[in-house]
Formats: sequence, C-alpha cells, structure tokens
Amino acid sequence: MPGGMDLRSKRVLVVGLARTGVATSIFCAARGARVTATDSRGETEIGEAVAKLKEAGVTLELGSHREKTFLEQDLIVPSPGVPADQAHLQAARVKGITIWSEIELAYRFIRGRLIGITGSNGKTTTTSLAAHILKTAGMHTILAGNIGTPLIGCVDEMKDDTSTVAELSSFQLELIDTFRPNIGVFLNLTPDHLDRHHTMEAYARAKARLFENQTGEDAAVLNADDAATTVHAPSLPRLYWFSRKQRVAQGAYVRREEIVFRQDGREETLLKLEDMPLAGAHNVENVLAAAAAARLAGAPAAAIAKGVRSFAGVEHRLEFVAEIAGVRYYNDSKATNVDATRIALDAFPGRILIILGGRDKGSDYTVLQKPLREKAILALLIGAAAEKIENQISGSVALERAETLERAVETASHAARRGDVVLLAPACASFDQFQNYEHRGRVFKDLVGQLEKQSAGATSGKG
Ligand code: UMA
Repeated sequence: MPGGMDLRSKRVLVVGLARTGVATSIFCAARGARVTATDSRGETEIGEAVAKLKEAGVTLELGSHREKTFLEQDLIVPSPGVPADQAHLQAARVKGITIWSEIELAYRFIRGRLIGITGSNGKTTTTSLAAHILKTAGMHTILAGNIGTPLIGCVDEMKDDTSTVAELSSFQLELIDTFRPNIGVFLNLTPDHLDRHHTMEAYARAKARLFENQTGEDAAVLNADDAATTVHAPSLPRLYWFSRKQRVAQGAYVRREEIVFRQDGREETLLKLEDMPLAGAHNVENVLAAAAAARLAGAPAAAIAKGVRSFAGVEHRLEFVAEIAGVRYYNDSKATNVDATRIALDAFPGRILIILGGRDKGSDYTVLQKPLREKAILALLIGAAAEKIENQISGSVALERAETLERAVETASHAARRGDVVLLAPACASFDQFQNYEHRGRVFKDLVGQLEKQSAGATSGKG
C-alpha cells in the first residue's frame, strides 16, 4: 500500500460540503494542509458542519464558487456530486492543477487490503455482503465508500491486517490517478448517470478505471454473463469471473443449485442456493460476486456459507417494510435508475402498485413499458420527472399523477387489494424532493408506519 503523502502547507480546495467534503476537509486540515472548502449552498443550509470546519481551521467560501480560488491551489478534491466538467474545475485543469476524487486522496493513506466494488446495480448489496462475510470469518473489516461513509474518514481505523470493502461509483472512479484495489469487482453495466457522463462510453470508461492501476499481484472479478462488462476485462491482474449460467475458468459459478468456487482447476462448494436469504436472480449474482471477493480475500468456505445465510439484506434495497391488510409494502428507494426498477419489478410475480419518479438523469423510461405491462397494475408518478415518465410509459399501465410521496402512498393504500404489492422503486434520483435516497426511503417507511398504526387502530376499534 502507498504509505501516505505529505500534505503539510499544501493548498487544498475541497468542493462540496456534504459527507465527502466535510470528511476530506477535516482529514487534510489535521495533516497540516491549508484547506479552503467551498459549496454553492450557504452557511445555514450546510448547518452544523460549519462550526466543526471553522474549528479545524478550514477557510470557507459558501454560497457560490470563485474561479480565482480554484486557480490558486496545489490540489482540488471535488465531491462526487460535483460534475467533473464544472467550469472552474476545467479552468484549473487547463492550468495543470491536480484534481483528485476523495478516494484517490484516501488511497494514498490506506493500510491493509482494499476490495473495490463497482457496477450499475447491486453494488450496495454486494459490498455489504462481502464485508459481512469477512467479519463472519473473524477478519478486521471496514465497510465504506459510496455506500454512505467516505473512505477518507476510515483511514485512521485501518491496520495492516484490515480488509476494507469499498463501494465505488463512476463519479469517484472518474477522478482517480493511482488508486488501485487489491481485489476489484465489476458487477454489471447498464445505463445510469447519463446526465453527468453524457454518453454510455464515458460512463463505462469511468467505471473501468477500477482496473487501470492494478498489477499482476491483484485480482479482477467480472460478471461473465454481462457482455457490457466482459469487454472491460483487464490484462494485468489475475482474472476471476462469476456466472449464474456457465462454468468459469476461475471464480464463482452455479452448478446444480450450488455456488462453487473454482481456482487453479480445484473446485469447492461454498453453499446451496436454497441457503440464500435474498430472493431474485440478481441477488444470485450479488452473492456470487461477494463470495468470490471474500474467498480471494482469504475467507474460508464455511465462513462464506455462514455469512450469506445470516445476511439480513440492505436498507432501501427491496426492503420489506410491512404487511397491512394483506398488502405488502417494499422500499427500494435505492432503485435510482431504470434498470434497478426493472429488476425490482422482476422480483415479484405481479399485481404491483409502483411509485415512480424524482429527478430525471436523462433516462429512457420506455424500457419499463414491458415489465410494467406484465407486472404492474398502477403506476403512481411523483417528482420532477413525472411528466417525462408519463409520456414514455403511457399505455403500458394505469397511471396516476400523485406528485408527492405522501399522496402516492395514500392513493396506493386505497387502491391496493389483499395480495398486492406496493413498491417504491422510483427509477430516478431523489434530490428534487429529498436530501438523498436514504431520506426518501425513510419518509416512505414512516408513511407506511402511519398506515400500519391507523390500520391497527381501525381493527382494535372494530373489536
Ligand atoms: N455542490 C457544490 N457545487 C456543485 C455541486 C454540488 O458545492 O457544483 C455541493 C452541494 O451543494 C452539496 C454537496 O456538493 O453540499 C453534495 O456533494 P455530494 O452529492 O457528493 O454529497 P456526499 O454526501 O458527499 O455524497 C457522496 C455521494 N454522492 C453522490 O455521488 C451524488 C454519495 O453517494 C456517497 O454515499 C457519499 O459521497 C460517501 O461516499 C450517493 C449517490 O447517489 C448515495 N451515489 C450515486 C449512486 O449510487 O448512484 C453515484
């Protein structure tokens, strides 16, 4: 691992002051850098972090960004939510100023083993599961990254025997330089974030940077069933695959309802598919990928089986919330793109009332017509993208403009019959009406909780 770098007296500009920016500013200030942090939001919107940053000696430029400040730095660290082609960043780039994502800076200080997991869907589940397996195996494990905990904030906890499992996004990988996971996992590639990357090629290029700096000592794990990712197989690292459909030369695959790990011609059975608590074909892929990564990181087969069996799933990921009067409510707020929503629809046999909408990311919702026609009975549209979605899916399912999540849940609860499923799987980002997808998921769960109370009250009233 790289062994750190000297930040003393370096002029560092941190752009964006949410989770990543705050952690990065504090990290750099603690190591003697002259840190300026800027956010287009004002002091009151940023809230309590302001006092913490001031106390750490960080200079703040809030309410807007100033180009002059960008041009006076040794290093700029934009948050993932800041577009890499933002005008001031472009100007700084032209001047030759170093621009790194937070994961690149964190990487310079990392200790122990790094497992980096990317893909369009399944990242959160696979990352959480891989970390859970390593913990089950008794290994010192850190779970971090795009999952919600900036990697840089975890560096101080790392020891030489730590395994860090990091969920990585295209926004983070886009601005790396030397970042190099010991084990890199590329799950799948379907359209997402086209508002930011503009083309599928650029999005794929950003994700494939995962493997860019890997050497022959490292391992790359790819989905053999997804042609969009197999083309990004790197040449230097040791190559491993996972597959639901075929035997792989090296890696994890399904053989007669069992997950098998194959390495150097030897095969070992890790677990039976029936032992998996997570439903759906996409989750078989997530388990295969997590099992392969964990095996490569040194977890024994028994710990993998035990870890998978005891994995409770991930919040906001096809999360069962409640059953009220025979109607089951599921929170898949993390379904922030069209493909994730398609997968969510696929996980149920039918009779789904689905809540769709939020902030559009340049997506093509016509892809949802077929699964909606087959599985859904009503689509409730919310948020800024409602009109575009309505135009692109009309005719495939009954539609209703609910505008807000509150109204959508209320309408769904009246329309649903015993045996139906009410599913929040919005296919959009949340930022038009919520702080983030977690906030949207929590609001949904609160609304369902209120319904549950009302229903319990009505039932006991009858008695
Ligand atoms: N901002 C500016 N100028 C700009 C744009 C934004 O100042 O031009 C400011 C905003 O006012 C705000 C801050 O930047 O204060 C927001 O930055 P951010 O969105 O990067 O917020 P973080 O809390 O740091 O969250 C980021 C990731 N966000 C995004 O990628 C958009 C989180 O992933 C991640 O969990 C977190 O870092 C820790 O690593 C979220 C996400 O949606 C969950 N990721 C995408 C996905 O999973 O599909 C990639």
